[in-house]
Amino acid sequence: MTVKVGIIMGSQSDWPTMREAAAILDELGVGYETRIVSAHRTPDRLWEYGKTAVGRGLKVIIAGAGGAAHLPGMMASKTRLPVIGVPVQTKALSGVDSLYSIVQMPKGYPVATMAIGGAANAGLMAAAILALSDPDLAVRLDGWRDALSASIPEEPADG
Ligand code: RP5
Repeated sequence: MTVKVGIIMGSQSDWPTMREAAAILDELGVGYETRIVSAHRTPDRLWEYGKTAVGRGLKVIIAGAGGAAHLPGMMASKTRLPVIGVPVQTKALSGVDSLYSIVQMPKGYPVATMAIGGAANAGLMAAAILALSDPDLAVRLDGWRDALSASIPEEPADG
């Protein structure tokens, strides 16, 4: 399967959150790769990843990080690909630190910021972007959404 989405994260400890993005892309049949790329611990890896992303055929990057979460913003500064940011929940500040670090980008370098821990929605957002130019994926995404709607009961149940 052609790799179209890069799922990157600042640490191994982000994977339990970020794997939800991968799971959605698996369900929708979208090719992706996963990498640990830290803005602070591996800045050269970040630079290289951003510099080569377009040329390698990636279309969207999902970037998750926690705390001083500079990875999504730095990646957005290095590539014109759409970057979807996932604030990872933290112990000290519950992920509000991650959210604020990711969402407050200066004009010119946007990051499409999800909710704290919102990796599944990041996968869906990446799929929606790709579906604009992939009719087969669009059909699969519509089907996924229909199935979700159909799973919601009309009335609440006791217990
Ligand atoms: C960030 O620091 C990572 O994105 C992670 O969310 C957080 C903690 O990393 P570890 O100390 O668990 O490696 O860079």
